[in-house]
Amino acid sequence: MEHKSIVKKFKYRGINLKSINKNLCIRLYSFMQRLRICEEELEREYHPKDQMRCPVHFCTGQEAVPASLNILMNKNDYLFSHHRSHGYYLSKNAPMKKLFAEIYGKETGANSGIAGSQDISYPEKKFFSGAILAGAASIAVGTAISLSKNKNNNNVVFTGFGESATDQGIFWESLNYASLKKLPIIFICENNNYATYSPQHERQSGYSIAKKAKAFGVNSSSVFGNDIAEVFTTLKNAISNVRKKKGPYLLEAFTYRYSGHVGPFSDDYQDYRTKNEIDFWKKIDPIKILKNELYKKKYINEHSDKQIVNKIHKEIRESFNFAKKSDFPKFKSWKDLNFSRKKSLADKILKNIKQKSFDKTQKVILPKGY
Ligand SMILES: Cc1ncc(C[n+]2csc(CCOP(=O)(O)OP(=O)(O)O)c2C)c(N)n1
Ligand SMILES: [Mg+2]
Repeated sequence: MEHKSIVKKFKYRGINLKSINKNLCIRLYSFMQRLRICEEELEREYHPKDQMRCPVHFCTGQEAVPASLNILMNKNDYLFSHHRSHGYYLSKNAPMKKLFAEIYGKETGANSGIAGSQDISYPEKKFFSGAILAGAASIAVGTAISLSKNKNNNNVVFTGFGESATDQGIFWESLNYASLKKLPIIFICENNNYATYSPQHERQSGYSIAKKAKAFGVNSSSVFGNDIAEVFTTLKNAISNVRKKKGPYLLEAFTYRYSGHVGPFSDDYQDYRTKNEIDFWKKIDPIKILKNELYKKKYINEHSDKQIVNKIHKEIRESFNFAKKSDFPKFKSWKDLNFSRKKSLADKILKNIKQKSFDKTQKVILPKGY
């Protein structure tokens, strides 16, 4: 499977909920709605109020993987995420209000307001993220090494990333080592085709990340990542094998983000993707296809659906209030946050960089609001 051919040839046969019972369907649906509405409300509130100042990579359209993980991960499993972190953060049951406060830069945030969205962590729930592409995957392998030393546990390390993490050498080094040592780790690639504005076929030869993983001896599969039933059951089987210490696994889930790469606004003015392509993916939206089936099977109706959505809106309102009412952190200088009191190397190097080294003539195109 590759992204371009999905738009050209893919005929979706419909979701099959045979292996997922009613209660589970509703839990998965509620999680996906919670994540979607959380992202949409953050996007709505961002401008023109401009009280949130940190870059945010929204994951609207990519709800199926985090929803499945939310059900399938154990308390003692680890999760390492990339910059598009909100779905993964919530999937590990880290508190929404501390996510909001973090984005507002407040001291009550998950990391006292100084990490922001793409580097957020919540160690209490064994959740970590990081902005350096494939960086989190390599740290995840280190954690899996440490778990593998204790023969008596069956905990698993999960690492979630976009297809561009596999542009990085360290990603393949990590995969190789995980395979060599049969580590308890699951690599999850949410392939949305784009690294910022560049499609995968302009960056990589041989598109199938799942196939490349097999060359390293890693079990893998690729799935239509908007079909929650497919994502959930594939991951469930894979996790059971990894817990039995059968070595690592890689899932490539084909999906799509509706939001711009970063920030609340669409970046389609950059002309890197067509309206036709966006419309195509919106027709096979992960929430829409599950919701239709849940109504058909009478697992939910308008009344119960409304109850789910209202509960989510209440939590979001409370999270906004919590974030807005909280104080900013009280440190006086960034230097107080350094572990070392010595003058940092960056300070020394930056002193020698002259402003005129930057190209002032470079054209900057920004959408309204920035
Ligand atoms: C090592 C490194 N190089 C470049 C960047 C800049 N960068 C941030 S996000 C991004 C694209 C990421 O695409 P992908 O991994 O597919 O995830 P997506 O944003 O599509 O979810 C790039 C190139 C970075 N963060 N780290
Ligand atoms: Mg991508």
